[in-house]
Amino acid sequence: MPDADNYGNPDYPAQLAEMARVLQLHRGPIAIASHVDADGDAVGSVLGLQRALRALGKPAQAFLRVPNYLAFLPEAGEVSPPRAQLEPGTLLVVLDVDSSDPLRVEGVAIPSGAELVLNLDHHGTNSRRADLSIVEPGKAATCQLVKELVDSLGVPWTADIATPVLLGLVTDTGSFRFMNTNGAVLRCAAELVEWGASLSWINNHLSQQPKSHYALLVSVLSSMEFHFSDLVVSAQINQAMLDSAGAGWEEAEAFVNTIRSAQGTELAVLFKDYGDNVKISLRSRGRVSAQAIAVACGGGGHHAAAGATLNLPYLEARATVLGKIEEQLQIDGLR
Ligand SMILES: [Mn+2]
Repeated sequence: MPDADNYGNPDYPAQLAEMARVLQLHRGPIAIASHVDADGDAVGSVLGLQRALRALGKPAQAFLRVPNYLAFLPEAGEVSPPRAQLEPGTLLVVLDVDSSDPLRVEGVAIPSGAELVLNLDHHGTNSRRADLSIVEPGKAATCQLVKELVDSLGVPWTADIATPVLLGLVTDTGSFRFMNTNGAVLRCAAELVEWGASLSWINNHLSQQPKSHYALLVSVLSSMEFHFSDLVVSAQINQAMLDSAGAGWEEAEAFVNTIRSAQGTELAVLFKDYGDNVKISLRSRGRVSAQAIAVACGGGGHHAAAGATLNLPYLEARATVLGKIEEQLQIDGLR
């Protein structure tokens, strides 16, 4: 039986049709934006929707900062850098992030002054304050929602549209290895491959690492620590480590996936020490809620993958986070 991954929201198909109708009817400019520290799902969903809307003849423009490791995806000039003000009469589509969060949205300033705001997201913590919000925590990636929106728009699929959408599925499912990889995700990916998206092309590009990655890997592995009877693994990245490796902050995020492989651990936490604040990335194997820990630290995310920013120096932030982790391990019956 197919996965009913939109369970809990029987209105999803109607909402999707309504969003497609609003996009079809809009005559003015369309701006598309996503979140800070854009990842594969952010870039893929923005680019996929922009290409689909342009195929319909719509003046859609993506405002996005693309990280170096995804720079292979957009064509030259296809994506514009973040902008402070929108043209009058603009319809704004915000993907993969809460459209009302001025600290998390990047590309346009929030509030944006847009005529209409559409928000498509798979983070359950979304406050649903857009003119039209579709939030489906059961979807593995916002790209899965974009795929279904493009279907609703009736745009003929091409490899150009399918490729960024497939990339978002790949990155948000850890190459179809995480718990969120259900039958619906695989069927969605299968359709995108049939329309010409190449999984091997995507994986070949995503797997290439700059030299600086390996230098940083050495120091990140040296910072690894185990806590709470080895149920939790952590690592740290700070500016000095980046400087000596010749790496930038955008290379930091990937390392949470390096340490999460530690056998016997239930939770991995990467501390990114920016000096006056600390960002944490949390990954769970499923028995402990990464989302609950992130929310307790002022952030958000999913059960298996979440994050937060603590406006504290490193040692205080670390003590706070480890305290919240210990509480959650108790709540989830692991301690
Ligand atoms: Mn996502």
